[in-house]
Amino acid sequence: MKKWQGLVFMIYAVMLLPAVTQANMLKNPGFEEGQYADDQSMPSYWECERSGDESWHCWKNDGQQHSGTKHIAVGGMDKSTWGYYKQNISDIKPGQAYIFTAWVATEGWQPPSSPAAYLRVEFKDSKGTILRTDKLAVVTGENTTWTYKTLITGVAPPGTTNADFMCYAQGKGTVWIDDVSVEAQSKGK
Ligand SMILES: [Ca+2]
Repeated sequence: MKKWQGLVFMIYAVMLLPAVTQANMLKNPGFEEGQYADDQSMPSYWECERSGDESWHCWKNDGQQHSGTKHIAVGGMDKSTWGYYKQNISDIKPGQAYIFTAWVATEGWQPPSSPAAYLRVEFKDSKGTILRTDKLAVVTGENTTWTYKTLITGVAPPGTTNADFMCYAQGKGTVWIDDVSVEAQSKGK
């Protein structure tokens, strides 16, 4: 390669860089923000739902995080109970695919039928009707170390205006999650 060609290539690469670096659309993706009092506190911008009183959710400050000082844990007291954290993103566009990633680990995890822990996306219209659900099973092992998982959704269906991005688990034990991210997939990738 001639010198000037190398220079042109470098300038071109620098110009392209911002275009391929997508922003994380989730707020508080590492679960560090919020008024932390105990495991039942809620991290800012996230919602949690669970089945029955026996199941539980946790926002953890126990030194087991992937990064920072906190992470979330979902799961239940027995194999029929479930819980999830979710965050709604309001500027989801029809025809656009999204990349949903998370770091995931387990502690004493016993799913009812493998696997029952998911990254899940519910594409919704302006009335809140679920138009399609995409999901990726993330862990089955009883005690797994932090692992990086990636869900690439299909393109959002016509009529989509928003979507819930969910960290879901049904089973006995705990699935830990930290450092989640949602990005619009670059066209042509
Ligand atoms: Ca964290």
